[in-house]
Amino acid sequence: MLMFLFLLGLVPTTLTLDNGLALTPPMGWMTWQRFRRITDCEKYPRDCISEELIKRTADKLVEDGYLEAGYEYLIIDDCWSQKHRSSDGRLMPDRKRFKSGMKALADYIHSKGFKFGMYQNYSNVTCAGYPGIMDYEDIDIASFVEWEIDYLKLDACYIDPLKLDTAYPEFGRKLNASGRPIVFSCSWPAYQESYNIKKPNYTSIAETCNLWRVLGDIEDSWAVLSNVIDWYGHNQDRIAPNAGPGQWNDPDMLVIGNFGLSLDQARIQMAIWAIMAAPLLISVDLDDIRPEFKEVLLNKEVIYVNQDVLGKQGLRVYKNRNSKVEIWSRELADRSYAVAFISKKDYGAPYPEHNFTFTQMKLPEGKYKVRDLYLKENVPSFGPDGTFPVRINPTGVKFFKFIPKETENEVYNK
Ligand SMILES: *[C@@H]1O[C@H](CO)[C@@H](O)[C@H](O)[C@H]1NC(C)=O
Ligand SMILES: *[C@@H]1O[C@H](CO)[C@@H](O)[C@H](O)[C@H]1NC(C)=O
Ligand SMILES: *[C@@H]1O[C@H](CO)[C@@H](O)[C@H](O)[C@H]1NC(C)=O
Ligand SMILES: *[C@@H]1O[C@H](CO)[C@@H](O)[C@H](O)[C@H]1NC(C)=O
Ligand SMILES: CC(=O)N[C@H]1CO[C@H](CO)[C@@H](O)[C@@H]1O
Repeated sequence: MLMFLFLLGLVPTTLTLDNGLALTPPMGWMTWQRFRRITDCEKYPRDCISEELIKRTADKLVEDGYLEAGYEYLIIDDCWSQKHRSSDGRLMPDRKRFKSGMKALADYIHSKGFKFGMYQNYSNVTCAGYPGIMDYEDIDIASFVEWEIDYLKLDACYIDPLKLDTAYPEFGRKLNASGRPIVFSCSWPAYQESYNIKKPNYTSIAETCNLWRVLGDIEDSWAVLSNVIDWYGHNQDRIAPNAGPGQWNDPDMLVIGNFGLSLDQARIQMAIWAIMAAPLLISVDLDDIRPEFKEVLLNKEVIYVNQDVLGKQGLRVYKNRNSKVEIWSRELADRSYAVAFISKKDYGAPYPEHNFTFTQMKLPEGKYKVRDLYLKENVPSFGPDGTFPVRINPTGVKFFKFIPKETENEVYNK
């Protein structure tokens, strides 16, 4: 497939981080959004950040088909270490909560077929007050290599955001020099964008990181999710071109399956994250998740859009201020288009259908086979006047794949 992309001239020619990793957006599970800084295992034995939580999650990811669907990174966020370094300056996992040690946990994770991710903060403390990486970069990278981690989320609480422009590239060089291929997740632009400190230098960021957080933490609510989507739409001309194989904008975790989103809103997050070529990092208690939310996370046709090898981040192509309907579209390697119609109206009933034109959908005129990615069936598509009818629930989504008829045989009858 890469050869095919080269022929089409679609592989980005700019200088970018070349560690051979994250050629499609990373998929996995991460502790933070659901489990935060819970460390009291006596009071909250099932929720505390501990090897038990990671192991039961690994087991469940396998049993329920998440690993098979592509969720392969298992990532521990903040609060895994002791509050102090050892006498020789090393980070130590909390001795009660990770009593078998990190290498043993890594072995367990790897033995189940996962890749192992960890968190650190670019400062002298982490956001939650654990020892940070600053001045200990070499020692900590040595520990990470010894523990055989495959992914590192490096945060940047409590450091001057301007310093990040030199700090991250320097750390990236050290990580590279370690010789272990490690996906490098940066929070660098998030601190510059969120506080309006400067427009981040995304060229430099893409040379250093496999993915980068562009905004502050997501929260488990429609209001926050809706703001993230707005921000992406508003800043897409500046942000979207930086994405491609090995380099992704990261709007933060999927909050699907927790407390704040309706089923329709969960489908919006999954569809828009697919269009935005965003990392798919679940953060939920897999023993509690309701089946309908699990089905959203495991929707293979939507995941297929997210993981498309062309790696081209999609765009908001239509926005109607009155109806609050938006159309988001992503071009895929097989020359089809994934198109999400979302309604941000948060009251009332579904509108009567809207009939959208090719221009509104920013779709090349032509004949298409249309597949509904949530209903998982082909739909009778265009009306007699050549428009495409869509009816959307309030804060809901319809997600389609438009497959050009002339490529259909070539692509699908192989
Ligand atoms: C971190 O650095 C700041 C100053 O840069 C200092 O005030 C603080 O005490 C340090 N914290 C730790 C845990 O070393
Ligand atoms: C280090 O960087 C070089 C040059 O970009 C790259 O070829 C190599 O794969 C990198 N190694 C690791 C371990 O990231
Ligand atoms: C951004 O980074 C690139 C690559 O490191 C560099 O060549 C360029 O000068 C930087 N741009 C600005 C405005 O600093
Ligand atoms: C949309 O088109 C259909 C025919 O395909 C028509 O019956 C319907 O009235 C149109 N709806 C609107 C809102 O124009
Ligand atoms: C912007 C960012 O990366 N914030 C991180 C800061 O620290 C917490 C943990 O303390 C992370 O989970 C956040 O994602």
